[in-house]
Amino acid sequence: MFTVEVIGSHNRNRVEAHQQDLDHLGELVARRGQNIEAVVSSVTSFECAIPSWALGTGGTRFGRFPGAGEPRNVFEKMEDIAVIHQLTGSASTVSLHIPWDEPDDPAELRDHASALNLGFDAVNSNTFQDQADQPVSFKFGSLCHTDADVRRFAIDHNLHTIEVGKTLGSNALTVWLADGSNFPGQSHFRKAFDRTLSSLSEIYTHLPDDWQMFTEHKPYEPAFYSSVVQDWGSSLMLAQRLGKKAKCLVDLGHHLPNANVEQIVSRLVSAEKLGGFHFNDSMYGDDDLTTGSIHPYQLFLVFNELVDAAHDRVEGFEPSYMLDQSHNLKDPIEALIQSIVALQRAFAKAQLVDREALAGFQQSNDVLMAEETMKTAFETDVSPIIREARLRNGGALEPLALFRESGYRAALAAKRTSAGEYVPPQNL
Ligand code: PSV
Ligand code: MN
Repeated sequence: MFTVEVIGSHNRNRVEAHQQDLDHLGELVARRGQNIEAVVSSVTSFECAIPSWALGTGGTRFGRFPGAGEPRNVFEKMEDIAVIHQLTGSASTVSLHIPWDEPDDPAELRDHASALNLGFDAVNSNTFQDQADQPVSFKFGSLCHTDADVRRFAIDHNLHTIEVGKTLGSNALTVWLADGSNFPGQSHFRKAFDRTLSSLSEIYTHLPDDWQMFTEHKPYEPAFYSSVVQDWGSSLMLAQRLGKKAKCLVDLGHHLPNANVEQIVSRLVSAEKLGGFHFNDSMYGDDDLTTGSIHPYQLFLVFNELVDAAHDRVEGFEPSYMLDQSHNLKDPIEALIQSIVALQRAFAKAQLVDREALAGFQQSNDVLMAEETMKTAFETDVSPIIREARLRNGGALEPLALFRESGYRAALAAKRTSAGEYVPPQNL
């Protein structure tokens, strides 16, 4: 962990230059008739949950290249997340994957996290692989399975995940619906969907009153011919049939190439069914790369829809923000810090869109000026706003620089020796 003194002394050396940059940006924004303080204060309140499965080096099905000082258990993962939160000031929650990161004693994990100033966001169930000694197999599906005993087992796993989440203080269950088929004829589309809905209905009845259930769609992988919940349309059907507490989760990597993800987000907002996000970035498929690393304009456009929905006070609009990444090459702590900053950047820029002017250009069909309005916001360097938000949250002005200068990773490598070596989840 970083002490307040270390972060304070890092900031003291930089705060004067930062203040000048902030003042300069404040003047620029004011000339456009906007108020920088409003943007700073909403970025300061922005939070995004860190996935428990992203702290160790991931891998591909061709191999894994472990990094030094990886966390060896879920308690050490909490310590790494606490560092990300300390340095960014905006990552105070964890999204836990069960059973990958299931603690023997959930109350002990909750207390450990809380001593590190961390809480829990949605818990994720896993019925996409068989665990050791499992009495039934998910080889041909889980919640959609043709065999009632397998469905029973998958439902019970989700109920167990809710129980763990209750002890942790979580308030949502994310169900990634990985079931599908590899060959035409293998599965009856309609019946497989109906069985999924009926399994989810049973899980839904066990949700505590103040909980939500997020259905996560994905077009392919692990199934390569059809997935039962392949897109946002099927996810929306589920959420609408299940009830008010069910909403859709958008993982940015779970769309076919060239899908207009921001428009999907907007449709789910209209349906009052946008539950949350798994942020990441991708070039080809579900690549799980650092958020904002490949398509920063798309990320900005997604946030533009979110800011617009908040601006219009859309009923029931309160999405959960979570990351879902796999770090094969980068230091996971550094990549997660980068990701939080990328989200804040997109959020801040989206707030700089002149919505009144945009509405006017849309009304008069001034295509060029409408697009320019978006570009003006996107091209503004909002770094001083993000730094100011970090400062107000007790974070570091330059979190990556401080992390590197501190030699933190080397210290972890010395401390976390091979006993209880890190076992990576098989990321999908
Ligand atoms: C599946 O690709 C997914 O996006 C789901 O959210 C899983 O829980 C997670 O990745 C596991 O890596
Ligand atoms: Mn996901």
